[in-house]
Amino acid sequence: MANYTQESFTRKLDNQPLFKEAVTEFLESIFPFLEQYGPDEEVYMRLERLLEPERTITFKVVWENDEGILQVNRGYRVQFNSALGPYKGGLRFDPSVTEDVLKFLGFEQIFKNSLTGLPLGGGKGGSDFDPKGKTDNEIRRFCVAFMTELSRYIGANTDVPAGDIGVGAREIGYLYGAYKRLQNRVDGTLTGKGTGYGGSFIRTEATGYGAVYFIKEMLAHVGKNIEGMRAVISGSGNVATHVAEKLIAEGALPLTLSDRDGYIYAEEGLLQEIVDAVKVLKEKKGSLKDLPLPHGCVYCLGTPWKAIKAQLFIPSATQNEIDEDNAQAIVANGAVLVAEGANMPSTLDAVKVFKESGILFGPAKAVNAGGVAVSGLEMNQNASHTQWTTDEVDAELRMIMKRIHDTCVRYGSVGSRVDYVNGANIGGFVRVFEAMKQLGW
Ligand code: NDP
Ligand code: 2IT
Repeated sequence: MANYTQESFTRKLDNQPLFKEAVTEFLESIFPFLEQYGPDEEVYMRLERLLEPERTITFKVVWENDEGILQVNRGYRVQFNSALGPYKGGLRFDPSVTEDVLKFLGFEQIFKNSLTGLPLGGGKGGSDFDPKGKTDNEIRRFCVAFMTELSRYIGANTDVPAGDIGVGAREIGYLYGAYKRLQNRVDGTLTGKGTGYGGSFIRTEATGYGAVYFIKEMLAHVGKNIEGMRAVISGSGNVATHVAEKLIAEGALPLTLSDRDGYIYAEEGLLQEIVDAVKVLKEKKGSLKDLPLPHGCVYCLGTPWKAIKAQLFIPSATQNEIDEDNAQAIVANGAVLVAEGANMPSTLDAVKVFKESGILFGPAKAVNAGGVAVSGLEMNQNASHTQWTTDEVDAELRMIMKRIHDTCVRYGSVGSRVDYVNGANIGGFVRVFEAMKQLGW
């Protein structure tokens, strides 16, 4: 057999550091797991194929700004793996978007989607377009130009995009509006749509709510209760605000929300009114430093990781926001549990610190799978031309998050402890790997 090692799989990826980071974390779980197959070359060759996207589409996006001057951005869609179903995953609009960013996100998405138990493949797309400082008309013209290219490659049974950083309800509306006009088809391609035109109830809230449902499962597994727990949250977008909202509903105390410049902190816990005000502010792409704050709530520059003591730490902004140094501070600051609301917010070194410290650590592909899960339910509703009630969708979401937790316990248990990184990686992997085998891939 050829000599397959973890290193032989990542050697070629030095020019794609984020994708390499995601693959490395994954292989650290998968290599020991594959030992049970013995020296079966076919297994390792299939793994090699899994690391290569089925298709990557790059396209030019030309749009007109309010001064009538043409602007150019780059658009992408990484159609990573369709073994389980249509490619499924969000679109990110942010100046930091590169093929490397989208490959790491698309790769993670494969196993996250697999964990939901729904028939969803994995993909991710986006653009280096910066929505900050753009007028509503500019955002709309960009979305139409982006979709003019992307619409040829997507479809309800091919590839179903959704939102991510910089792509929320407004952008999904413009993108879907453009798609419908270009394709003359109303088939639900794109999820996260408004509930008045084909969207599912609870999709907006699903990632944050699902993360809290998963955290509750993790705590319950070790006999702990979320009520009264203090939580540091980063980010102030879709995921972070709905994590905060659900924590309040569960009797826990979200202490912080952050953005690129700083964070707001309330020692007694942020109230729902502040969370609502943050949602309104961020819809207009405002900064937390401009938010009027009530007594007991302060604005601080920087990040909260080293400054605030809490039991729960829920990074929900972006990748690599927690390095080794931050991770050590988090452990020292009393963490009982770290749960990744964002995709890959902890560096490899940070994950190592969390694992070695013995605290509970929930990786992104399990914790934040609630968003794509309800996207899958939205596809289901669209295909059957129906709309479920809020309670029906919420009950499904809770059930799916519990099922993901069960899968992590099944594949990640070491004695009475659960290694959620191994559990999520292996649990997500086996379904995709088996499907690829049966498909003759
Ligand atoms: P939003 O655009 O709604 O919010 C992003 C938040 O993160 C904002 O507060 C933003 O700050 C902050 N942020 C973005 N980039 C940086 C950065 N480089 N440094 C510091 N802060 C930053 O995005 P979402 O809430 O949708 O996404 C957050 C994370 O969750 C991402 O990792 C995404 O991939 C992941 N995710 C999202 C899902 C969804 O359904 N939306 C599903 C699963 C995962 P500012 O306001 O200053 O821009
Ligand atoms: O990272 C993610 O899971 C998302 N941005 C949501 C993907 C989706 O298709 O709902």
